[in-house]
Amino acid sequence: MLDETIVAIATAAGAAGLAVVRASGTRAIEITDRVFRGRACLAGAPSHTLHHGWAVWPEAPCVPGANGSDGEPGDSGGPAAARPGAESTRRGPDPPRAPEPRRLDEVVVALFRAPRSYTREDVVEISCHGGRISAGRVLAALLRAGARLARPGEFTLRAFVNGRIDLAQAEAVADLIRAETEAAHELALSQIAGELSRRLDELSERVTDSLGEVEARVDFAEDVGGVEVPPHVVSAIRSASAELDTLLGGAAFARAVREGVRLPLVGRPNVGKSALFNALIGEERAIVTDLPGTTRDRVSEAIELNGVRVTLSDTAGLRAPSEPVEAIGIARAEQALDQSRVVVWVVDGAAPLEPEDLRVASRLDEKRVLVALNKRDLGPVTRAAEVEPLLDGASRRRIVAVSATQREGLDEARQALVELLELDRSEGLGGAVSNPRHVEALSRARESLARAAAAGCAGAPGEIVALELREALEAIGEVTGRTVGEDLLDRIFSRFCVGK
Ligand SMILES: Nc1nc2c(ncn2[C@@H]2O[C@H](COP(=O)(O)OP(=O)(O)OP(=O)(O)O)[C@@H](O)[C@H]2O)c(=O)[nH]1
Ligand SMILES: [Mg+2]
Repeated sequence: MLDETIVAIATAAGAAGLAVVRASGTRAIEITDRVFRGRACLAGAPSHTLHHGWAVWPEAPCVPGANGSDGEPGDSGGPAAARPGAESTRRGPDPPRAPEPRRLDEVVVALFRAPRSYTREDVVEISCHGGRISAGRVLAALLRAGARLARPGEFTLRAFVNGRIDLAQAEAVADLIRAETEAAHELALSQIAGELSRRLDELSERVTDSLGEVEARVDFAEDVGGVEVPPHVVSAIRSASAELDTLLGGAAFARAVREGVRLPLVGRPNVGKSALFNALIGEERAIVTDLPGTTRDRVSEAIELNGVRVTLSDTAGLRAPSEPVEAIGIARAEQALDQSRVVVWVVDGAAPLEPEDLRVASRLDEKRVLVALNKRDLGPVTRAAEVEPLLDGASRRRIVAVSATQREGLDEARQALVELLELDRSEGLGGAVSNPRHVEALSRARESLARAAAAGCAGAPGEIVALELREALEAIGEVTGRTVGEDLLDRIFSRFCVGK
Protein backbone atom coordinates (compact mmCIF):
# COMPACT_ATOMS: atom_id res chain seq x y z
CA MET A 1 0.00 0.00 0.00
CA LEU A 2 2.70 2.45 1.05
CA ASP A 3 4.77 1.63 -2.03
CA GLU A 4 2.05 3.08 -4.26
CA THR A 5 2.32 6.70 -5.27
CA ILE A 6 -0.90 8.55 -4.55
CA VAL A 7 -2.28 11.73 -6.08
CA ALA A 8 -5.23 14.00 -5.39
CA ILE A 9 -6.42 17.53 -5.94
CA ALA A 10 -5.72 19.23 -2.62
CA THR A 11 -7.80 22.34 -3.14
CA ALA A 12 -11.55 22.93 -3.33
CA ALA A 13 -13.26 22.80 -6.71
CA GLY A 14 -14.48 25.94 -8.45
CA ALA A 15 -13.26 29.23 -9.79
CA ALA A 16 -10.08 30.28 -7.97
CA GLY A 17 -6.67 31.72 -8.69
CA LEU A 18 -4.84 28.48 -8.11
CA ALA A 19 -5.43 24.80 -7.55
CA VAL A 20 -2.94 22.32 -6.13
CA VAL A 21 -2.50 18.72 -7.17
CA ARG A 22 -0.43 16.72 -4.75
CA ALA A 23 1.50 13.47 -5.19
CA SER A 24 3.23 11.40 -2.53
CA GLY A 25 5.21 8.18 -2.69
CA THR A 26 8.45 6.64 -3.84
CA ARG A 27 7.64 7.33 -7.50
CA ALA A 28 6.18 10.80 -7.00
CA ILE A 29 9.11 12.58 -8.65
CA GLU A 30 9.52 10.10 -11.48
CA ILE A 31 5.80 10.19 -12.26
CA THR A 32 5.68 13.99 -12.15
CA ASP A 33 8.64 14.12 -14.52
CA ARG A 34 6.49 12.34 -17.07
CA VAL A 35 3.89 15.10 -17.00
CA PHE A 36 6.12 18.14 -16.44
CA ARG A 37 8.21 20.11 -18.89
CA GLY A 38 10.40 22.75 -17.28
CA ARG A 39 14.04 23.77 -17.56
CA ALA A 40 15.22 20.41 -16.28
CA CYS A 41 13.92 17.11 -14.99
CA LEU A 42 12.83 17.06 -11.37
CA ALA A 43 14.80 13.86 -10.81
CA GLY A 44 18.01 15.80 -10.34
CA ALA A 45 16.51 18.74 -8.44
CA PRO A 46 17.20 19.32 -4.77
CA SER A 47 14.47 19.22 -2.12
CA HIS A 48 12.39 22.29 -1.27
CA THR A 49 12.70 23.85 -4.71
CA LEU A 50 10.15 25.38 -7.07
CA HIS A 51 10.03 24.66 -10.80
CA HIS A 52 8.13 26.66 -13.36
CA GLY A 53 6.95 24.81 -16.46
CA TRP A 54 4.10 23.12 -18.29
CA ALA A 55 2.02 20.15 -17.34
CA VAL A 56 1.75 17.93 -20.39
CA TRP A 57 0.01 14.72 -21.31
CA PRO A 58 2.49 11.91 -20.57
CA GLU A 59 3.52 10.47 -23.93
CA ALA A 60 7.16 9.77 -23.14
CA PRO A 61 9.22 9.72 -19.95
CA CYS A 62 11.36 12.73 -19.15
CA VAL A 63 14.94 12.11 -20.28
CA PRO A 64 17.54 14.05 -18.27
CA GLY A 65 18.88 16.87 -20.43
CA ALA A 66 16.13 16.54 -23.03
CA ASN A 67 14.02 19.23 -21.43
CA GLY A 68 16.65 21.91 -22.02
CA SER A 69 15.00 25.27 -22.36
CA ASP A 70 12.14 23.73 -24.27
CA GLY A 71 8.81 25.25 -23.62
CA GLU A 72 10.09 27.75 -21.12
CA PRO A 73 6.81 28.87 -19.70
CA GLY A 74 5.72 32.43 -19.61
CA ASP A 75 7.52 33.16 -22.87
CA SER A 76 5.26 35.10 -25.11
CA GLY A 77 6.61 33.17 -28.07
CA GLY A 78 5.27 29.82 -26.91
CA PRO A 79 7.22 26.56 -27.10
CA ALA A 80 10.86 26.58 -28.10
CA ALA A 81 10.02 24.34 -31.04
CA ALA A 82 8.67 27.51 -32.61
CA ARG A 83 12.10 29.16 -32.27
CA PRO A 84 14.54 26.72 -33.83
CA GLY A 85 17.02 29.47 -34.58
CA ALA A 86 17.64 30.15 -30.92
CA GLU A 87 18.33 26.48 -30.34
CA SER A 88 20.66 26.05 -33.30
CA THR A 89 22.93 28.96 -32.41
CA ARG A 90 23.67 27.29 -29.09
CA ARG A 91 23.61 23.62 -29.91
CA GLY A 92 24.10 23.17 -33.60
CA PRO A 93 21.63 21.33 -35.79
CA ASP A 94 18.40 20.18 -34.23
CA PRO A 95 18.15 16.47 -33.48
CA PRO A 96 15.00 14.79 -34.77
CA ARG A 97 12.22 15.73 -32.43
CA ALA A 98 9.43 13.72 -30.91
CA PRO A 99 6.07 15.35 -31.46
CA GLU A 100 5.39 18.10 -28.93
CA PRO A 101 3.35 16.68 -26.01
CA ARG A 102 -0.10 18.12 -25.43
CA ARG A 103 0.08 21.02 -22.99
CA LEU A 104 -2.41 20.91 -20.14
CA ASP A 105 -1.64 24.00 -18.08
CA GLU A 106 1.16 26.30 -17.00
CA VAL A 107 2.28 25.22 -13.55
CA VAL A 108 4.72 25.62 -10.69
CA VAL A 109 5.96 22.42 -9.10
CA ALA A 110 7.10 22.35 -5.48
CA LEU A 111 9.40 19.47 -4.64
CA PHE A 112 9.81 18.00 -1.16
CA ARG A 113 12.08 15.02 -0.84
CA ALA A 114 11.62 12.37 1.86
CA PRO A 115 11.73 12.64 4.79
CA ARG A 116 11.32 16.43 4.89
CA SER A 117 7.76 16.43 3.64
CA TYR A 118 4.18 16.27 4.91
CA THR A 119 4.07 12.48 4.56
CA ARG A 120 7.79 11.81 5.05
CA GLU A 121 7.73 10.44 1.51
CA ASP A 122 8.74 12.23 -1.68
CA VAL A 123 6.00 14.80 -2.23
CA VAL A 124 5.29 16.92 -5.27
CA GLU A 125 2.77 19.73 -5.21
CA ILE A 126 1.74 21.06 -8.59
CA SER A 127 0.15 24.50 -8.50
CA CYS A 128 -1.92 25.04 -11.61
CA HIS A 129 -4.67 27.45 -12.48
CA GLY A 130 -7.90 27.21 -10.52
CA GLY A 131 -11.27 26.54 -12.07
CA ARG A 132 -12.99 23.40 -13.18
CA ILE A 133 -10.57 22.10 -15.80
CA SER A 134 -6.86 22.63 -15.01
CA ALA A 135 -6.47 20.55 -11.86
CA GLY A 136 -8.57 17.75 -13.32
CA ARG A 137 -6.31 17.61 -16.37
CA VAL A 138 -3.14 17.53 -14.28
CA LEU A 139 -4.63 14.84 -12.06
CA ALA A 140 -5.62 12.73 -15.06
CA ALA A 141 -2.10 13.07 -16.46
CA LEU A 142 -0.52 11.92 -13.18
CA LEU A 143 -2.87 8.95 -13.03
CA ARG A 144 -1.99 8.09 -16.60
CA ALA A 145 1.70 8.33 -15.70
CA GLY A 146 1.34 5.67 -13.00
CA ALA A 147 -0.02 7.22 -9.81
CA ARG A 148 -3.10 6.04 -7.96
CA LEU A 149 -5.93 8.26 -6.74
CA ALA A 150 -5.55 8.88 -2.99
CA ARG A 151 -8.35 7.90 -0.63
CA PRO A 152 -9.78 10.53 1.75
CA GLY A 153 -7.19 11.51 4.33
CA GLU A 154 -4.53 9.22 2.88
CA PHE A 155 -1.74 11.81 2.86
CA THR A 156 -2.34 12.45 6.55
CA LEU A 157 -2.65 8.72 7.16
CA ARG A 158 0.81 8.30 5.63
CA ALA A 159 2.16 11.09 7.81
CA PHE A 160 0.87 9.06 10.78
CA VAL A 161 2.04 5.66 9.54
CA ASN A 162 5.46 7.12 8.77
CA GLY A 163 5.63 8.52 12.29
CA ARG A 164 5.63 12.24 11.54
CA ILE A 165 2.48 12.86 13.56
CA ASP A 166 0.40 10.79 15.95
CA LEU A 167 -3.22 9.85 15.63
CA ALA A 168 -4.55 12.78 17.67
CA GLN A 169 -2.63 15.20 15.47
CA ALA A 170 -3.85 13.46 12.33
CA GLU A 171 -7.45 13.76 13.49
CA ALA A 172 -6.92 17.43 14.31
CA VAL A 173 -5.97 18.06 10.69
CA ALA A 174 -9.52 17.08 9.73
CA ASP A 175 -10.91 19.31 12.49
CA LEU A 176 -8.85 22.25 11.29
CA ILE A 177 -10.22 21.94 7.80
CA ARG A 178 -13.78 21.75 9.14
CA ALA A 179 -13.36 24.58 11.66
CA GLU A 180 -16.02 27.26 11.29
CA THR A 181 -14.98 29.60 14.09
CA GLU A 182 -11.69 31.14 15.17
CA ALA A 183 -11.82 29.19 18.42
CA ALA A 184 -12.38 25.86 16.65
CA HIS A 185 -9.44 26.67 14.42
CA GLU A 186 -7.25 27.60 17.37
CA LEU A 187 -8.18 24.37 19.14
CA ALA A 188 -7.39 22.17 16.14
CA LEU A 189 -4.14 24.04 15.54
CA SER A 190 -3.01 23.44 19.11
CA GLN A 191 -3.72 19.73 18.63
CA ILE A 192 -1.83 19.61 15.35
CA ALA A 193 1.09 21.32 17.05
CA GLY A 194 1.00 18.38 19.44
CA GLU A 195 -0.10 20.08 22.67
CA LEU A 196 -2.63 17.36 23.52
CA SER A 197 -0.23 14.65 22.39
CA ARG A 198 2.52 16.03 24.61
CA ARG A 199 0.20 16.06 27.61
CA LEU A 200 -0.86 12.50 26.89
CA ASP A 201 2.70 11.32 26.27
CA GLU A 202 3.78 12.82 29.54
CA LEU A 203 0.82 11.20 31.28
CA SER A 204 1.53 7.81 29.68
CA GLU A 205 5.11 8.08 30.81
CA ARG A 206 4.06 8.64 34.40
CA VAL A 207 1.57 5.77 34.28
CA THR A 208 4.19 3.57 32.64
CA ASP A 209 6.62 4.42 35.43
CA SER A 210 4.05 3.40 38.03
CA LEU A 211 3.31 0.22 36.13
CA GLY A 212 7.03 -0.48 35.93
CA GLU A 213 7.34 -0.26 39.69
CA VAL A 214 4.28 -2.38 40.32
CA GLU A 215 5.28 -5.08 37.87
CA ALA A 216 8.83 -5.23 39.08
CA ARG A 217 7.51 -5.78 42.60
CA VAL A 218 5.26 -8.53 41.36
CA ASP A 219 7.97 -10.19 39.29
CA PHE A 220 10.73 -9.89 41.83
CA ALA A 221 8.70 -10.02 44.99
CA GLU A 222 11.51 -11.34 47.19
CA ASP A 223 13.93 -8.62 46.07
CA VAL A 224 11.75 -5.60 46.60
CA GLY A 225 9.69 -6.83 49.50
CA GLY A 226 6.15 -7.92 48.78
CA VAL A 227 3.56 -7.35 46.11
CA GLU A 228 1.62 -4.54 47.74
CA VAL A 229 1.66 -1.23 45.96
CA PRO A 230 3.64 1.35 47.94
CA PRO A 231 1.91 4.61 48.85
CA HIS A 232 4.07 6.79 46.61
CA VAL A 233 2.92 4.76 43.61
CA VAL A 234 -0.72 5.05 44.66
CA SER A 235 -0.39 8.79 44.92
CA ALA A 236 1.34 8.95 41.51
CA ILE A 237 -1.63 7.08 40.05
CA ARG A 238 -4.04 9.44 41.78
CA SER A 239 -2.28 12.46 40.37
CA ALA A 240 -2.38 10.96 36.86
CA SER A 241 -6.08 10.38 37.33
CA ALA A 242 -6.52 13.99 38.51
CA GLU A 243 -4.70 15.16 35.41
CA LEU A 244 -7.20 13.27 33.29
CA ASP A 245 -10.02 14.85 35.31
CA THR A 246 -8.69 18.28 34.40
CA LEU A 247 -8.27 17.30 30.79
CA LEU A 248 -11.79 15.89 30.57
CA GLY A 249 -13.20 18.82 32.60
CA GLY A 250 -12.50 21.06 29.62
CA ALA A 251 -13.88 18.54 27.15
CA ALA A 252 -17.50 19.79 27.10
CA PHE A 253 -16.37 23.28 26.17
CA ALA A 254 -13.78 22.02 23.70
CA ARG A 255 -16.38 19.80 22.11
CA ALA A 256 -18.79 22.72 21.85
CA VAL A 257 -16.01 24.67 20.17
CA ARG A 258 -15.32 21.83 17.78
CA GLU A 259 -18.87 20.88 16.91
CA GLY A 260 -20.98 23.89 17.77
CA VAL A 261 -24.19 23.88 19.81
CA ARG A 262 -27.80 23.55 18.65
CA LEU A 263 -30.16 25.85 20.49
CA PRO A 264 -33.92 25.81 19.78
CA LEU A 265 -36.23 28.64 20.86
CA VAL A 266 -39.41 27.07 22.19
CA GLY A 267 -42.61 28.28 23.81
CA ARG A 268 -46.32 28.62 23.28
CA PRO A 269 -47.57 30.60 20.23
CA ASN A 270 -47.29 34.37 20.00
CA VAL A 271 -44.80 34.89 22.84
CA GLY A 272 -42.23 36.33 20.41
CA LYS A 273 -39.96 33.37 19.55
CA SER A 274 -39.56 34.46 15.95
CA ALA A 275 -39.04 38.09 16.93
CA LEU A 276 -36.35 37.06 19.42
CA PHE A 277 -34.75 34.73 16.89
CA ASN A 278 -34.53 37.62 14.42
CA ALA A 279 -33.16 39.94 17.08
CA LEU A 280 -30.43 37.47 18.08
CA ILE A 281 -29.30 36.76 14.54
CA GLY A 282 -29.62 40.42 13.58
CA GLU A 283 -31.74 39.76 10.51
CA GLU A 284 -35.45 39.61 9.69
CA ARG A 285 -35.27 35.96 8.78
CA ALA A 286 -38.39 34.47 10.45
CA ILE A 287 -41.95 35.73 9.89
CA VAL A 288 -43.38 37.66 12.83
CA THR A 289 -47.12 38.39 13.08
CA ASP A 290 -49.65 38.79 15.84
CA LEU A 291 -51.44 35.63 14.71
CA PRO A 292 -50.72 32.68 17.01
CA GLY A 293 -49.40 29.77 14.96
CA THR A 294 -47.41 31.89 12.49
CA THR A 295 -44.26 29.76 12.49
CA ARG A 296 -44.74 26.32 10.97
CA ASP A 297 -41.36 24.96 10.03
CA ARG A 298 -38.05 25.16 11.82
CA VAL A 299 -35.80 27.99 10.68
CA SER A 300 -32.15 27.83 11.69
CA GLU A 301 -29.28 30.30 11.63
CA ALA A 302 -25.86 30.23 13.28
CA ILE A 303 -24.40 32.93 15.48
CA GLU A 304 -21.03 32.97 17.22
CA LEU A 305 -20.80 33.20 21.01
CA ASN A 306 -17.32 33.35 22.54
CA GLY A 307 -15.90 31.61 19.51
CA VAL A 308 -18.50 28.84 19.55
CA ARG A 309 -20.90 28.34 16.69
CA VAL A 310 -24.42 28.34 18.13
CA THR A 311 -27.15 27.30 15.73
CA LEU A 312 -30.42 28.89 16.82
CA SER A 313 -33.68 27.49 15.55
CA ASP A 314 -37.02 29.18 15.61
CA THR A 315 -39.81 26.64 16.09
CA ALA A 316 -43.60 26.43 15.89
CA GLY A 317 -45.50 27.51 19.00
CA LEU A 318 -46.37 24.55 21.22
CA ARG A 319 -50.12 24.04 21.66
CA ALA A 320 -52.85 21.60 20.58
CA PRO A 321 -52.65 21.93 16.78
CA SER A 322 -55.62 23.29 14.89
CA GLU A 323 -54.86 21.62 11.56
CA PRO A 324 -52.49 19.02 10.01
CA VAL A 325 -49.75 21.36 8.77
CA GLU A 326 -49.47 23.00 12.16
CA ALA A 327 -49.38 19.53 13.75
CA ILE A 328 -46.32 18.65 11.68
CA GLY A 329 -44.61 21.90 12.65
CA ILE A 330 -45.38 21.30 16.33
CA ALA A 331 -44.05 17.74 16.10
CA ARG A 332 -40.81 19.18 14.72
CA ALA A 333 -40.64 21.74 17.51
CA GLU A 334 -41.17 19.02 20.10
CA GLN A 335 -38.46 16.96 18.49
CA ALA A 336 -36.06 19.92 18.60
CA LEU A 337 -36.92 20.44 22.27
CA ASP A 338 -36.52 16.79 23.23
CA GLN A 339 -33.23 16.38 21.38
CA SER A 340 -31.54 19.44 22.79
CA ARG A 341 -29.67 19.60 26.08
CA VAL A 342 -30.06 23.34 26.12
CA VAL A 343 -33.02 25.49 25.07
CA VAL A 344 -34.33 29.02 25.13
CA TRP A 345 -37.83 29.00 26.59
CA VAL A 346 -39.61 32.15 25.47
CA VAL A 347 -42.39 33.40 27.77
CA ASP A 348 -44.64 36.41 27.24
CA GLY A 349 -43.62 38.48 30.23
CA ALA A 350 -46.41 40.97 29.59
CA ALA A 351 -49.17 38.36 30.05
CA PRO A 352 -50.06 35.85 32.75
CA LEU A 353 -48.68 32.32 32.41
CA GLU A 354 -51.06 30.05 30.52
CA PRO A 355 -51.60 26.29 30.71
CA GLU A 356 -49.65 25.97 27.45
CA ASP A 357 -46.65 27.61 29.14
CA LEU A 358 -46.85 25.09 31.95
CA ARG A 359 -46.91 22.24 29.47
CA VAL A 360 -43.70 23.56 27.89
CA ALA A 361 -42.14 23.91 31.35
CA SER A 362 -42.94 20.28 32.11
CA ARG A 363 -40.67 19.20 29.23
CA LEU A 364 -37.57 21.00 30.46
CA ASP A 365 -36.28 18.44 32.92
CA GLU A 366 -32.55 17.71 32.75
CA LYS A 367 -32.02 20.59 30.35
CA ARG A 368 -30.11 23.83 30.56
CA VAL A 369 -32.72 26.51 30.12
CA LEU A 370 -32.53 30.19 29.33
CA VAL A 371 -35.94 31.71 30.06
CA ALA A 372 -36.49 34.81 27.96
CA LEU A 373 -39.25 36.84 29.63
CA ASN A 374 -40.14 38.70 26.46
CA LYS A 375 -42.09 41.90 25.78
CA ARG A 376 -40.59 43.68 28.78
CA ASP A 377 -41.36 46.98 27.00
CA LEU A 378 -45.06 46.29 27.72
CA GLY A 379 -44.44 46.07 31.45
CA PRO A 380 -43.88 43.01 33.59
CA VAL A 381 -46.86 40.80 34.35
CA THR A 382 -45.11 37.46 34.63
CA ARG A 383 -41.95 37.81 36.72
CA ALA A 384 -38.93 35.61 37.29
CA ALA A 385 -40.25 34.57 40.71
CA GLU A 386 -43.28 32.94 39.08
CA VAL A 387 -41.21 31.10 36.50
CA GLU A 388 -38.46 29.95 38.83
CA PRO A 389 -40.50 27.20 40.58
CA LEU A 390 -41.42 25.70 37.21
CA LEU A 391 -37.76 24.96 36.50
CA ASP A 392 -37.02 22.61 39.34
CA GLY A 393 -36.16 19.76 37.00
CA ALA A 394 -33.87 21.83 34.78
CA SER A 395 -30.18 21.07 35.21
CA ARG A 396 -29.23 24.75 34.96
CA ARG A 397 -31.29 27.87 34.44
CA ARG A 398 -31.06 31.57 33.81
CA ILE A 399 -33.96 34.01 33.52
CA VAL A 400 -33.59 37.24 31.58
CA ALA A 401 -36.16 39.93 30.73
CA VAL A 402 -35.92 41.05 27.10
CA SER A 403 -37.79 42.93 24.45
CA ALA A 404 -37.27 41.30 21.09
CA THR A 405 -38.93 44.07 19.11
CA GLN A 406 -37.20 46.90 21.03
CA ARG A 407 -33.87 45.00 21.01
CA GLU A 408 -33.57 45.30 24.79
CA GLY A 409 -31.85 42.83 27.10
CA LEU A 410 -30.14 41.02 24.25
CA ASP A 411 -26.64 41.41 25.66
CA GLU A 412 -27.81 40.00 28.98
CA ALA A 413 -29.44 37.13 27.10
CA ARG A 414 -26.21 36.41 25.22
CA GLN A 415 -24.18 36.60 28.41
CA ALA A 416 -26.64 34.24 30.13
CA LEU A 417 -26.22 31.81 27.25
CA VAL A 418 -22.45 31.99 27.56
CA GLU A 419 -22.75 31.08 31.24
CA LEU A 420 -25.37 28.42 30.63
CA LEU A 421 -23.27 26.79 27.96
CA GLU A 422 -20.11 27.26 30.01
CA LEU A 423 -18.45 29.11 27.20
CA ASP A 424 -16.88 31.58 29.62
CA ARG A 425 -13.76 29.58 30.33
CA SER A 426 -10.84 31.89 30.74
CA GLU A 427 -8.04 29.40 30.13
CA GLY A 428 -6.89 28.79 26.60
CA LEU A 429 -7.86 25.83 24.51
CA GLY A 430 -4.32 24.58 24.07
CA GLY A 431 -4.15 20.85 24.61
CA ALA A 432 -7.89 20.44 25.27
CA VAL A 433 -9.71 17.24 24.34
CA SER A 434 -12.55 17.85 21.93
CA ASN A 435 -12.90 14.71 19.88
CA PRO A 436 -15.61 12.34 21.25
CA ARG A 437 -13.37 9.35 20.47
CA HIS A 438 -10.65 10.85 22.63
CA VAL A 439 -13.13 11.75 25.36
CA GLU A 440 -14.42 8.18 25.41
CA ALA A 441 -10.97 6.60 25.49
CA LEU A 442 -9.67 9.00 28.14
CA SER A 443 -12.77 8.47 30.28
CA ARG A 444 -11.99 4.76 30.22
CA ALA A 445 -8.38 5.53 31.13
CA ARG A 446 -9.55 7.67 34.03
CA GLU A 447 -11.83 4.91 35.32
CA SER A 448 -9.01 2.39 35.11
CA LEU A 449 -6.70 4.74 37.01
CA ALA A 450 -9.34 5.37 39.67
CA ARG A 451 -9.80 1.62 40.10
CA ALA A 452 -6.03 1.14 40.19
CA ALA A 453 -5.64 3.78 42.91
CA ALA A 454 -8.53 2.34 44.93
CA ALA A 455 -7.14 -1.19 44.63
CA GLY A 456 -3.62 -0.05 45.55
CA CYS A 457 -4.96 1.85 48.52
CA ALA A 458 -6.96 -1.15 49.74
CA GLY A 459 -3.81 -3.29 49.67
CA ALA A 460 -4.98 -5.40 46.72
CA PRO A 461 -2.36 -7.55 44.98
CA GLY A 462 -0.06 -5.74 42.59
CA GLU A 463 -1.34 -7.81 39.68
CA ILE A 464 -4.76 -6.21 39.97
CA VAL A 465 -3.29 -2.72 40.02
CA ALA A 466 -1.02 -3.57 37.09
CA LEU A 467 -3.99 -4.83 35.10
CA GLU A 468 -5.85 -1.55 35.52
CA LEU A 469 -2.76 0.49 34.72
CA ARG A 470 -2.22 -1.47 31.53
CA GLU A 471 -5.82 -0.83 30.53
CA ALA A 472 -5.39 2.87 31.22
CA LEU A 473 -2.26 2.95 29.06
CA GLU A 474 -3.96 1.13 26.28
CA ALA A 475 -6.85 3.58 26.35
CA ILE A 476 -4.51 6.59 26.26
CA GLY A 477 -2.57 4.87 23.48
CA GLU A 478 -5.79 4.65 21.48
CA VAL A 479 -5.80 8.44 21.36
CA THR A 480 -2.24 8.91 20.21
CA GLY A 481 -2.21 5.65 18.25
CA ARG A 482 0.82 4.39 20.07
CA THR A 483 1.35 1.02 21.70
CA VAL A 484 3.23 0.08 24.81
CA GLY A 485 4.38 -3.58 24.64
CA GLU A 486 8.14 -3.62 24.10
CA ASP A 487 9.17 -0.40 25.75
CA LEU A 488 7.15 -1.21 28.84
CA LEU A 489 9.33 -4.26 29.36
CA ASP A 490 12.44 -2.18 28.69
CA ARG A 491 11.39 0.33 31.28
CA ILE A 492 10.82 -2.25 33.98
CA PHE A 493 14.27 -3.67 33.56
CA SER A 494 16.12 -0.44 33.03
CA ARG A 495 14.65 1.23 36.09
CA PHE A 496 15.01 -1.50 38.63
CA CYS A 497 18.22 -3.11 37.47
CA VAL A 498 17.53 -6.16 39.63
CA GLY A 499 20.42 -7.88 37.98
CA LYS A 500 19.30 -11.47 38.11
N1 LIG B 1 -44.31 44.84 22.32
C1 LIG B 1 -43.68 43.76 21.96
N2 LIG B 1 -44.21 42.93 21.05
C2 LIG B 1 -43.53 41.83 20.71
C3 LIG B 1 -42.26 41.54 21.24
N3 LIG B 1 -41.85 40.39 20.70
C4 LIG B 1 -42.78 39.97 19.85
N4 LIG B 1 -43.80 40.84 19.84
C5 LIG B 1 -45.02 40.73 19.06
O1 LIG B 1 -45.69 39.53 19.42
C6 LIG B 1 -46.34 38.99 18.28
C7 LIG B 1 -45.88 37.55 18.09
O2 LIG B 1 -44.52 37.54 17.78
P1 LIG B 1 -43.85 36.29 17.07
O3 LIG B 1 -42.40 36.49 17.10
O4 LIG B 1 -44.49 36.02 15.77
O5 LIG B 1 -44.29 35.15 18.10
P2 LIG B 1 -43.98 33.59 18.01
O6 LIG B 1 -43.72 33.13 19.39
O7 LIG B 1 -42.95 33.32 17.00
O8 LIG B 1 -45.37 33.02 17.56
P3 LIG B 1 -45.71 31.69 16.74
O9 LIG B 1 -44.84 31.64 15.55
O10 LIG B 1 -47.13 31.85 16.41
O11 LIG B 1 -45.48 30.56 17.67
C8 LIG B 1 -45.98 39.90 17.11
O12 LIG B 1 -47.01 40.78 16.90
C9 LIG B 1 -44.74 40.62 17.59
O13 LIG B 1 -44.59 41.90 17.02
C10 LIG B 1 -41.72 42.46 22.19
O14 LIG B 1 -40.61 42.29 22.72
N5 LIG B 1 -42.46 43.53 22.51
MG1 LIG C 1 -42.95 32.31 15.30
